Amino acid sequence: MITAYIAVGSNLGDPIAQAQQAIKSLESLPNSRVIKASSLYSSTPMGPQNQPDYINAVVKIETDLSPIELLDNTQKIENEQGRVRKEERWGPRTLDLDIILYGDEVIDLPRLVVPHYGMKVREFVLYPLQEIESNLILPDGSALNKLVESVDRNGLQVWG
Ligand code: PH2
Ligand code: MG
Ligand code: MG
Repeated sequence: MITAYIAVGSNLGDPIAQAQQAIKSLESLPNSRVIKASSLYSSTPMGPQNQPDYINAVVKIETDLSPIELLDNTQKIENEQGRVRKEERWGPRTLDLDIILYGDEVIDLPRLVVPHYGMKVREFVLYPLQEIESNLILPDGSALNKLVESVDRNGLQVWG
């Protein structure tokens, strides 16, 4: 089994419920199990500011799915939760599931880039990841703890 981490984001259509439902759906992924889910966090939008705040979380899974099989399954969950693919970059969405790490693999395919290209500078990925995996080293050798120190919380808060 491979350990993978999935970032969850939502800022439309009851984001708390979207995130909670997404974590439930991840628990039903084939040939996989959820090991841990972070708290839900509220975060300031990155990108266009005229959109609602986000709810973000990170989920640790173990899986026998290949990276593309995992992507197919996470996209299916996004679609089931009403994801509409629009033009606007970093625009609002009901559910975004991003595979941020898949073991130590470096993947560069047209559909899938892992580690996620933005993860090292996004507080709403780094802090929830650190909550569930404090001593992680990324495939390029960078230490999660150091990355967290280098990135401002930018209003990120545990929700609730
Ligand atoms: N996702 C985006 C764009 N902007 N901002 C926050 N705070 N959280 C997100 O998950 C997010 C975002 C597109 O994937
Ligand atoms: Mg994203
Ligand atoms: Mg995405």
